Amino acid sequence: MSEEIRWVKTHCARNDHGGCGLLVGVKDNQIVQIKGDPDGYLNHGYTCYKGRVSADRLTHPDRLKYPLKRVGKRGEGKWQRISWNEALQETADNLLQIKEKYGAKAVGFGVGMPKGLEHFVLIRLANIFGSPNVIASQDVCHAPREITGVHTCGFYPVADLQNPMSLILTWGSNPLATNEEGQIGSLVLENIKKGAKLIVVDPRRTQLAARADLWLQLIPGTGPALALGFLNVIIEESLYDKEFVENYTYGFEDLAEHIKQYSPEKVSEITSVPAELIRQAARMYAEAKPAALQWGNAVEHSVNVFDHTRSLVCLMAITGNLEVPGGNINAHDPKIMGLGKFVRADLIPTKAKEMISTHYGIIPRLMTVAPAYFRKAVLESVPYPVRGYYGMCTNPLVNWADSKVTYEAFKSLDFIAIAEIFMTPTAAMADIVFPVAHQYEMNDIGHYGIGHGMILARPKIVDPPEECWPDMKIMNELGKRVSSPELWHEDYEEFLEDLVKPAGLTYKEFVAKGYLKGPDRFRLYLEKGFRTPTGKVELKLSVAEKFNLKPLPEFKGLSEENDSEYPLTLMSAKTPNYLLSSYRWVERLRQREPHPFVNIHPETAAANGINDGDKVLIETKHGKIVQVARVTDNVLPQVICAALGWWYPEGDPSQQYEWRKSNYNMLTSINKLGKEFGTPNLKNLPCRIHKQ
Ligand SMILES: Nc1nc2c(c(=O)[nH]1)N[C@H]1C(S)=C(S)[C@@H](COP(=O)(O)OP(=O)(O)OC[C@H]3O[C@@H](n4cnc5c(=O)[nH]c(N)nc54)[C@H](O)[C@@H]3O)O[C@H]1N2
Ligand SMILES: Nc1nc2c(c(=O)[nH]1)N[C@H]1C(S)=C(S)[C@@H](COP(=O)(O)OP(=O)(O)OC[C@H]3O[C@@H](n4cnc5c(=O)[nH]c(N)nc54)[C@H](O)[C@@H]3O)O[C@H]1N2
Ligand code: SF4
Ligand SMILES: [Mo]
Repeated sequence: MSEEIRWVKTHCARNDHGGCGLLVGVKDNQIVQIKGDPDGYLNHGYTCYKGRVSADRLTHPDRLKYPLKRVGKRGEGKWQRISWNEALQETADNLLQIKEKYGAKAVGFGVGMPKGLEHFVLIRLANIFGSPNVIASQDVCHAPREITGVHTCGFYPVADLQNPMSLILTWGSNPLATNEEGQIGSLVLENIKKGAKLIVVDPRRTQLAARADLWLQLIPGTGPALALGFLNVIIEESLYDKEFVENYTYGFEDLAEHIKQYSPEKVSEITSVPAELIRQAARMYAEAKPAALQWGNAVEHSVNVFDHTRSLVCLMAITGNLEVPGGNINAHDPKIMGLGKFVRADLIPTKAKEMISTHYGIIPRLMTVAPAYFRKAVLESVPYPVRGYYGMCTNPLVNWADSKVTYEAFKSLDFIAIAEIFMTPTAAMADIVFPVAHQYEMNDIGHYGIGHGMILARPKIVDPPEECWPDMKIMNELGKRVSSPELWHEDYEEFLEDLVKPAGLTYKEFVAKGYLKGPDRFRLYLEKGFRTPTGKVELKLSVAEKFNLKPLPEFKGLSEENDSEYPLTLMSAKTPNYLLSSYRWVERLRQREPHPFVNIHPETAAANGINDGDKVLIETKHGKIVQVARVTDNVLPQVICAALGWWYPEGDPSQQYEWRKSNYNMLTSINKLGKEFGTPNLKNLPCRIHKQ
């Protein structure tokens, strides 16, 4: 007899940064409905479409269901089914062989956007194996904000959406579509309904921009100049928090002198935002108490990222918005196992010296290797040879800038293992592919280690397909074969227990609670100062000379020169319907967004003879791709906004699913990188378009 629907509480995951509390309806080991949990701490009942159909990911007929070994040429799409024992042993043998020949650092351990606790088990695996090289997208995702925050004010300042504020300033952030790090868009809207004013800094008229009190439509990539313009207005007009600046900042006089050159008029020429609007927005931000600056991923997508993030932390500081409720806070973790202990950082004390990226003089505290430097190591053996790669939760061929270089690097590696749910263009280049269990099919913990002061329970709800294993289990078993078994657990679920034990909880008890949040602690600086070398917010960096960093933020121009052959400016943004390159194979998502759409202004479309729905060739100096025109005045006439993350799961497996055809990163390059984080330019690329 079939059972009644049983409702289980969990948190949404692996669709974006996750976090909405969900009620999942289960019947006969099948998920039959998903809805928002009204008690959800971050969402208060809200869900998006992607969350509601997220169980479709589990039941797709082409999902990977058993381990595979490559039998044809790399990328040719010929596979043999093998057993778990064979897959693990073959991987272990290859990794150990590389270790013996070139040293442990010749193996890169690759992760993508942090999705769950496996992210940290992978770092642990690298540490225990002895490799300092964890390859992550941190160059373009969060590390710049986190690490610049730590250098400037001693912590990563996140917008506090849980307490009332007078104003929200979103800067290159689109929470209604992306729910960045659990900053659920619905909370932004709730705050607006309660009276918070809204300023949006975005080159596109997003849903949020359309509701904003002020919308600053800048040219992509000119954000660093705009931030300096805000500092100029606030300091020149004496709108800063004098008491805070006097007592708790270092280098204000130097900053004040330095920013004189960034008048609103000059900044207006660079950004194309009217000078009066810059003045109005800067005044409004400075005068609102408190104001939360919700900065997004776009601040990280150019070689000028360090200056950009530095200016924004300076803005939060001089307006007195750091560490105040409803401002930008230091989110304290609950009592759980610390990151260093979890990943066994103690086993690799020389990591900072030995990482590939150290060779390039990157900023201290960045503990992952930028993909640009990893590929140089693979292709040129600089600073030493790297020959193996274990990757999970990532699809580098599509997601790393400069896809052609990625292809060459993956082609040249001696050994690649990839753990995936679905065959992707990157997995297609692997020697061994591991099929994984997914959200709802395993016990997991969300939001650990991302600096928002909470962890979220994601209990197992249904069984995975018989031969699909959670990533954590794969690495726990692989770990036993490539290192001392006593460094690993009998059962991988003990990782979950380890994490919550300091809170006096078992994993089961944690699940019953749903989430754990750290204590709210505001204005700790009143007693303790800031955790920087001077004990103050370092508007001017006191350690700049020692670490070869710029003491004050500046704007020296866009990294790509204007080029009359490429008269338009290319940008991108994340779509609400997909997570980066993931899930084009989920039918109900694909119906919503069947093609990669490039947004083109009506004037520009007309000038190029392009109609809505036409196929358009987009070209930069680095490559060309095809997308479908969406004619809209959401963007400026000189700007086009193309879709990210495209490949075609329905495409030819022997051609790696047409990964070149519409993939945005065929248009980007790693020729120029920001020195501090190894960040390439993902936006503001000169481009041209033609009807195809
Ligand atoms: N040009 C350009 N490039 C960008 C960006 C941009 O804005 N512009 N954004 C950048 C950013 S912010 C990031 S974070 C990176 C992200 O880069 P990635 O993390 O590589 O991105 P995803 O597309 O999420 O790739 C994840 C892969 O993980 C798989 N996956 C999903 N769940 C699981 C799981 O539980 N286990 C395993 N083993 N696999 C799973 C999916 O099927 C998918 O193929 O891309 C960056 N690249
Ligand atoms: N639905 C969905 N959700 C996601 C993701 C996804 O792919 N899809 N990805 C996840 C990941 S990995 C991340 S890191 C976060 C990112 O989350 P967000 O930071 O919110 O995402 P983005 O779309 O990269 O950029 C935000 C906004 O910046 C604007 N923008 C583009 N260029 C510029 C610029 O030069 N200056 C300014 N000021 N704005 C600019 C874009 O138009 C966009 O509206 O989202 C996560 N959530
Ligand atoms: S906004 Fe994100 S976390 Fe919330 S339901 Fe949608 S995909 Fe899930
Ligand atoms: Mo990201």
